[in-house]
Amino acid sequence: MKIGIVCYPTFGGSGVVATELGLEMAAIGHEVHFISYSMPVRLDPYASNVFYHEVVVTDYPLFDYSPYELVLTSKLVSVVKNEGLDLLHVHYAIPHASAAYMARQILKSEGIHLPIVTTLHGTDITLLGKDASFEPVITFAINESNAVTAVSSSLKNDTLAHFKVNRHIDVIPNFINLKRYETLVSNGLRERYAPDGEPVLMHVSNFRKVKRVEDVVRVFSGVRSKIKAKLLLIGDGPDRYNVEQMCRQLGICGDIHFLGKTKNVERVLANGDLFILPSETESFGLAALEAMAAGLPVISSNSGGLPEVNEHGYSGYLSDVGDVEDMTKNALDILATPETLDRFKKQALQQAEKFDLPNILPMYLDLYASLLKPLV
Ligand code: GMT
Repeated sequence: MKIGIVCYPTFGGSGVVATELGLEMAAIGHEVHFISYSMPVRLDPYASNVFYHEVVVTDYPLFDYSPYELVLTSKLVSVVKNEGLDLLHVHYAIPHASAAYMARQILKSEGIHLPIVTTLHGTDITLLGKDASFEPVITFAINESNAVTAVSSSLKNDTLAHFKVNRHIDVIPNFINLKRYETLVSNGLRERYAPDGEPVLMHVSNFRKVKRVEDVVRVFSGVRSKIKAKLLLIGDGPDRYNVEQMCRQLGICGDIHFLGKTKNVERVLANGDLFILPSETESFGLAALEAMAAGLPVISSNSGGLPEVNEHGYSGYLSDVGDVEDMTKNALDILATPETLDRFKKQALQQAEKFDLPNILPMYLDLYASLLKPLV
């Protein structure tokens, strides 16, 4: 198959899932063409069967706002025609699904058939979708796609609840490639930041409000008041300043380290004991799954798709959004003895196995195949 993938190139989960999926498709022999406005952060452009096409928007003084969606549409038409793509898989509804629809119409006028798969990732539905200025476009683009997938049942239900969607949505959860985690070796972070063998708590996000990183610090502060521990914060974003200020106010800066953004999150996670994800909303929570794959139990909120990923009392614990007290108690329960921690670590890994690549990739392959059946 020749597959086109349209995604955001940033550290966000949708771009990560799109990139990992494309790389895995390429690894099993499909030709994969990534189309984005810059190189996706996790993309290896030199991998076999992988191609990258950049969408370059030129600024004209006439425009106050450059029409990115139109440039993307033209690029899609050009790549589909010149590379002979069989289908287009777009990640994130705005503006990718609507640009793909427009490209499909242009190609149709030239006698070219192009099936479109749209994958909904969360914020396109739970945040942007509730904005009246996007709603009609999202509804239309979802209804017009040839196939639509959502990364959790929770996201599928949210989509059906908020939009006048009259079509089937497949649930295909996020995945991880556990093989990559098996060969992990320590990169020395644990020894550097927890030299006395203290448990290492971790959080990975883009530090947006929705992630409630301040709750991570509150939970850590509660844990720290009972036992020695360290907190490693990975990622960066708008809330970092508030979080730093909070560490200072609580007087625990010495035990908290900000590591910034990383492309190789599994190498960092390999140094941790417990992961905290107290998000306001999370359609899936890929960060939690990556943590479990590295053997870290997860203390999370119970919002959105998180209960589908983190099994309460098994791979970690779920609490109501903002219930810092309960999260602290759960964290201390897991860290109570080396035996309990060890059991939860094993269970977290077992839970992650449900989302291992060999279990999820066939779902996408079957979906693609169903769209490429000859039209009768
Ligand atoms: O969570 C983010 O800030 C990034 C966001 C995105 O749109 O890239 O992630 C969403 O998609 C991920 C991959 O499917 C999911 O694992 C995240 O849960 C989801 N984020 C939210 O729902 C807030």
